Amino acid sequence: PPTISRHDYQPFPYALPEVALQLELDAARTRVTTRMSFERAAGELVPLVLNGQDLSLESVAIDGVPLGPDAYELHDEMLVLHPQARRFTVEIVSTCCPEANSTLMGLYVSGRHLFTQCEAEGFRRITWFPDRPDVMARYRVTLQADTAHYPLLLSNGNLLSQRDLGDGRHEAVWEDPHPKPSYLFAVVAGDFACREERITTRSGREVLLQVYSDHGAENRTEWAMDCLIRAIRWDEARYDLELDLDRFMIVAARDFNMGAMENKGLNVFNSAYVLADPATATDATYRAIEAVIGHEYFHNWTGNRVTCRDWFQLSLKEGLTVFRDQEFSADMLAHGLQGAAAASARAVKRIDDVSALRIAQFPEDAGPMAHPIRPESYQEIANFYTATIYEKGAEVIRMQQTLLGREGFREGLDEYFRRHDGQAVTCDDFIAAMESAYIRRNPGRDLQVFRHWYSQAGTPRVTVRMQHDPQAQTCTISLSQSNPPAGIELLQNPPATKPPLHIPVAIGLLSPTGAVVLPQGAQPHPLGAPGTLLLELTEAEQSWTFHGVAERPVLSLLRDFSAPVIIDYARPDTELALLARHDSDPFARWEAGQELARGLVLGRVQAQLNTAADLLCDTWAALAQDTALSPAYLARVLTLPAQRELIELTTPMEPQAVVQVHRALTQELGGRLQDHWVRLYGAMADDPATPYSPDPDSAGRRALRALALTYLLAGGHPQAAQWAMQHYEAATNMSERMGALNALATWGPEEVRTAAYQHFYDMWQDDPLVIDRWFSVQAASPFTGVGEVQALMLHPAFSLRNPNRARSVIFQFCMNNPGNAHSAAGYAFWADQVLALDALNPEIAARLARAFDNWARYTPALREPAREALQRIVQHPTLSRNVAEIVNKSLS
Ligand code: HT7
Ligand code: ZN
Repeated sequence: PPTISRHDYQPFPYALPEVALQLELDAARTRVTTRMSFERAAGELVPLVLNGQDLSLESVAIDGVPLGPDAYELHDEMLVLHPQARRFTVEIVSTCCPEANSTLMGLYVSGRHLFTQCEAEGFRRITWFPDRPDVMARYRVTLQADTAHYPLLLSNGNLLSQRDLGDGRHEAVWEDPHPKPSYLFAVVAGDFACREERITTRSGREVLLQVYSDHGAENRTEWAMDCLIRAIRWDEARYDLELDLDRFMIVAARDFNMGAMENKGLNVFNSAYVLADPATATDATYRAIEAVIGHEYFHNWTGNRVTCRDWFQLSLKEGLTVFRDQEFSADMLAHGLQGAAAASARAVKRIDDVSALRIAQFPEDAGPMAHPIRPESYQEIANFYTATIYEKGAEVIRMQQTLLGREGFREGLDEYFRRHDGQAVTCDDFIAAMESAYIRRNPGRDLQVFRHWYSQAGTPRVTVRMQHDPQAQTCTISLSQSNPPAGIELLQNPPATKPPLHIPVAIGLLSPTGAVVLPQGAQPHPLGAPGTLLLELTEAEQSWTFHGVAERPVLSLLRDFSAPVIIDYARPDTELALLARHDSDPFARWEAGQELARGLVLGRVQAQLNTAADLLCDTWAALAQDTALSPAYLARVLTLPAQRELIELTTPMEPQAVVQVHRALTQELGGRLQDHWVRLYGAMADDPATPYSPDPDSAGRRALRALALTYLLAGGHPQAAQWAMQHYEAATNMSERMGALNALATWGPEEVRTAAYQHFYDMWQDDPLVIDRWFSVQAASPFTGVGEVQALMLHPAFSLRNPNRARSVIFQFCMNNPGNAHSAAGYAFWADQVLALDALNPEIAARLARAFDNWARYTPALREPAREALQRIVQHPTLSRNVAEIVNKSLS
C-alpha cells in the first residue's frame, strides 16, 4: 500500500463553503444526492479530486449539466472531475449498502438503527467528497426514511423542518451553522428512547441536551446526562469555553469500533460508555463514562471549533482533549476536598493514567509501531489512533502546563483560540500559541527544544546522579537524557540522531526520617506537593547544586510523573521504602512502592534470585494501617504492578516466568499480610441499607475490599472461597458482584468459579453489556487456555461482528491473559482471529494484529511460533491495508 508522508501536504485547491446532502435512507440501499458549491483557490485550472469507497455512482453534473462517462475519471477510490469555471456546483447521485457494511465505517446498521462513523475517512463511504479535514463546509442535510422503521431522523446542528411524505415515509431537514470537516458529519436514524434536559449556559442561552438509547435502557442514561452537564459546567469554569449549539445530542450504539465520536452536536457513543445503573455497571464503568462523555464534549472546542489541517496533526485534538478529560476526571474525584486529601484524590487518577501509559504506550514506543505524537508517515490512518497519539500526546500537553503553570497554560490556550477559531491547523500552530505565553513569563527563553517532543519517537531515559557534600552542605543533582532510535528510526541509514528534549523533572528532597527538605533559596513549584522543585532539563546533561542541605537527602523523583520518561537511578531498597511511607507527593509515594515491588519481581524472574519480600511486606503492612490514606489510594498502593507492565521490563521478554512470579508473590503477600486483609475486608464492607453511589469514597472502599478478598483467596485463607461466594451472592450492585467474580476467576477453586459463572449468565443473559463482562472475566482468567477460549467463541451469545463482544473474548484473551496467550497455540489462535476479523472489520482486526507487536524481544522459545503466526497472516491473499501495515512493520 502507498505510504503518505507528512511533508507531502498540499492545500486543497478549492474552497467548499456549502454542502447540501439528501439521504434516502434504507438499510439495503441508501441513495445520496450531494450538492457541493466549489470555488477554485488559485488561477489555473486544476482537477477536482473526490474520494469514494464502496459506492455506486448514478450520475454527476456540473452546474446542472449531466456529465457523460468520458467527462470524468472514475477510479477505485477516486473520482476526478475537470471543472472549467472558477465557481461551480457539482451534483452527484450515488448509493451505498448499509446492511452489507460490516466495517462500521460510513453508514451502517446496528440493531434496527442506522448510524454513521466518519472519522477518519468514513465519509467517503457515504458519498463522493473531498474527505479531508482541511475542507470545512456548512452542511444542510435532508433525511428521508420509512416512518415506522425510523421514526427519528437526526443529524448535526438544528432541526429546520419535519414533514410527512405521504407514502409511509417522512423527512427531516437539519442545518449545522458551524463549518466543519466531513469527519464530523453524522446521521442517526431509528427508534430510540430519549432523556432530555434544558440548561442555561454561562452567557444565558438555553440549550437542549438529549441522550438517546434503545427503548428500555432510558433508565440507564441518568448518569450520562449528569456527566454531560458537569462537563459543560467544568469547561465553562476552567477554560471559559461555552457550548456553541442550541442542541447537543448523544446516541448510544451497540456496534461501534471505538469508545465514542465527537460529531458536531450529535455524538455517537458505544453504548458501553453511556448506559449505567447500579445493577449492571461497576464503579470503573461509571468513571469511564464520565471520562468519555467529558472527552467527546471537550472536543467541541478542541477538535471541532479548531480542527486538524491533516491527519498527521491528530494529536493536536486528541492529546489536548485527553489532557482535558484527565483534568476533568481528577477535579471530579477531588470535588469538595482540600489540601492533602484533594492531592491524594487527584493522584488516584494520575496513578491510573500513568499505569495505562506504561501498559500500552511504553511498549508501543519500544516496538515496531513506534511513532512520534505527530507521525511522519502512514499507510492507513485508522492505525494511528494509538496510545502514543492519545496518551503520550496528553503527557506532552501536561508538560506544557507544568512549564507554564496553570495560568500561563490558560493564557496560551486562550491565544490558540483567538488565533485559530474556525480553522484547520497544525501542532506547530498550537505550540506557537503556547510559546507566546511562555515567553511572556520567561523572557529570553522559548519552547524551541520542547518542540522535539512532536517529532521524536521512543521513551527517553533520564539518568540521575546525586552528590552530597556534608561539609559544604550542598547537594548536586545531575540529570542526563538518552533518546535512542525507535521504530522506523532504527531502520534509517545513517541512524537518526536525536537532539535533546526539554524535560520538566519535578523532584523533592526528603530527610533520612522522611521530612520535607527545602534547600536555601529554592522556589517550590506552585503545581507540586510541598517541597517540589522543578528542574528543566534541556541539554544532554545538566547539574543543579542546592545549598543548605545538611544531611544526605533521599530523592523523590519525577513527582506527579512530570514527564513521560523512564528514570534510571540506582539506590538501595530502603530509600524506596522510606519514600513509600513518607513522600509528600502522593504519586511519587505510590511509585516508590511500585519500584520496590518491580525490583523484587524482576530480580526473581531475571536473576532467579529468590529475594525475600520482607521489606515489601513490612512497608505494605505499615501502609495498610495508615488511616490517613483514602481507601481508593490505598487500593492502588497495595496492588502489584500489572503483569503486562512487568513483562515489558524483562530482557528477553519472559511472559510465563513473570506470570508465575507475579502469582507466587501475590500468594505470599496474601499469606503474610493475612491479618491486614481480613481487617480491611471487614472494615470496607458496604452498609447494605445505604443506596449505591459511585462516589470516589464508596468506590474506593469497594475496590479495597475486593483487593483484600483477592489476596485472601490467593493466600489460601481457609474461609476465603466461602467469603467470595457470599460476597458474590449478597452483592447489591455490579461493582461488588464483579469484585467477587474477578477474584474467583483469578484464584477461586474450580467448582466455585464455575457455579458463579453459571449463576451470572442465568441472571444477565438478556443484557449484552453485562454478558460482555461475563465473557471478559472468563477470557482473562488464568484458568482459561486456548481450548477454553475457543469454547467461549462457540457460545450462542458470541459474535465476531460486534466489536464489544470480540473485544470481550478475543482481545481479553490475547492481551490480558499472558500466561495462556503466550504459547504456540495462543499465537496460532490469534492469527486465526486476526484473519477472520479482517474479512469483516479491518479496523478491529488491525488492533488485534498489534497484540504481539514486540514478539522479536520474546524469549527464543516463543519468538519462532510468534513469527510463524505473523507470517501466516502476512501471506494471506486478501489482507486489508489496515492489517497489512501492522504485520509488515512487525516483521521488518
Ligand atoms: N475522535 C474519535 C475517533 C474515532 C474513530 C477513529 C477511527 C475509527 C473509528 C472511530 N470512532 C471514533 C474518538 C475520540 O477520540 O474522541
Ligand atoms: Zn478524542
